[in-house]
Amino acid sequence: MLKFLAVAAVAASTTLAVQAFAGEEEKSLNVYNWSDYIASDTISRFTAETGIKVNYDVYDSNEMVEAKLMAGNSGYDVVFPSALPFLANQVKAGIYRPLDKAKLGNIANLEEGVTASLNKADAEILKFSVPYMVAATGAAYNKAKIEALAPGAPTDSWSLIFDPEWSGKLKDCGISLLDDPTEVFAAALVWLGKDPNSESPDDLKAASAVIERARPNIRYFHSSTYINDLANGDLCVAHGYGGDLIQARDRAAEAKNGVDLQVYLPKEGANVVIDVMAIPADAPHPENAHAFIDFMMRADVVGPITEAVGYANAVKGADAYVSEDRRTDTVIFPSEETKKNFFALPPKSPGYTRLMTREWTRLKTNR
Ligand code: SPD
Repeated sequence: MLKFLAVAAVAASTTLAVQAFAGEEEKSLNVYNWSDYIASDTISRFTAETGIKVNYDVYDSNEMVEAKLMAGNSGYDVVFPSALPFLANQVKAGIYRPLDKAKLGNIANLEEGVTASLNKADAEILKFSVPYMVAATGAAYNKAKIEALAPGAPTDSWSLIFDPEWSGKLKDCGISLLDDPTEVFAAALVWLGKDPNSESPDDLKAASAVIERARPNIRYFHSSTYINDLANGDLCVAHGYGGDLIQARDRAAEAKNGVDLQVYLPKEGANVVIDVMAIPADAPHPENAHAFIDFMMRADVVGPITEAVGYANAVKGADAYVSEDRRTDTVIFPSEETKKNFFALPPKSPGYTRLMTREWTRLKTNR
């Protein structure tokens, strides 16, 4: 009997030791975020508060994070995909870990309007993620160059890019398009007056023809280099993510280089995206990942991020940490009138997505 009790005691203590080991993650966290998407001191503040050291990598397209997560063993603990169409699609492949809401006390800080819109789009989204930033995609132009090269150009419209009458005049001073097929096809469709969520192959052909006509006037497709190129006066017009365009404008102003950049959300309509924070299913440090996501839902953390990057966040009370200039910026906080033309892009059918990807490759390689 005594021998049995001793064996049982050893077994019990071993179990406890294993549990304690499993509960104690090393003080490390691997974050994969969009470039230019946090404040300069966000990570150091998190480390100072928690002792968790962060390895921080960046990407500039949803496709990049998708490829890493689908391949498995990415090593990442927190990623920031766009909810639509990306995360909504990806959850079906089982690549995310459901969030443990008990570990996310700051979830109560989230704006109900933002969570309700995610929930309405797809009830799975909030099981696996929480909102980070809300942004519309638009364009920016160099005011002096447009006035000199294309006086009278419609500087409130996608025409600046898609109408060869205007893009032809601006070709030599440089036009860039996002390297983001979802965004580019949607912008071309909405410019044509078509539904950006159309799955009609004829509409896709029409959008493709628009991009093809503009193609000779496009200097490059890229989703982050346009920030510095615009700021330095090396590009005339860029299709870009709202906050990134604002950062370009800020950089030019800081450099006092005489480059006056105007950022706008085209009158025909703009895609509005909610980027979210999620934990990959095979994340090595899920406890630390929850701690980080909880930290990022604090007003005093995300408010300064909005100030730094020019994107609206989803946390109540964060405005107290945002300057008047930012709070009155109509690209970050658009008017109700502008919002009427906003659209979102839920997942498309696999068949349509394949067609779109094929067209995109053809257009980019100019075949
Ligand atoms: N530099 C931050 C960029 C954020 C982009 N958000 C996603 C848009 C996807 N269409």
